[in-house]
Amino acid sequence: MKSNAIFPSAYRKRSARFFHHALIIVGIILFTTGNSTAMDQGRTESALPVIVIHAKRFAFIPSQITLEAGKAVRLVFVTDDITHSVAVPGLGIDMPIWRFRSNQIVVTPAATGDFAGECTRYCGIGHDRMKFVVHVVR
Ligand SMILES: [Cu+2]
Repeated sequence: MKSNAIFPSAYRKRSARFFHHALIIVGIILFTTGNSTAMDQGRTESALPVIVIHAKRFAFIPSQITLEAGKAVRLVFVTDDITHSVAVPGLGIDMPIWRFRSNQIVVTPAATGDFAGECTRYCGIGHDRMKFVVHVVR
């Protein structure tokens, strides 16, 4: 083959190894920058109160939270098993809950009321039971 003549086998082996190492390094960089982005957001708005909500088949824990109108809060969603999603349309929340990530959103509810939410990613036979309610009080 022509390519064999141009690139001796030792060179091809070395470049294959280099490519393999480069892929691993890119993977590590992507993984760590993903985490540091979440941490950077934590630094810039660290004064906000934080509520951690766990998602797992087939519930949010806690399944209800209470916020104060006009006050910003950081909601951190963590999945204990597979990828879920959470949507609370009345509060502009609609986000995936990825594994191994701290999935965050800062919410400042404008109006009082009870806002219904749910898991919007099919996660199994009990998916329809994954309800979440945000009570907003004055
Ligand atoms: Cu789910």
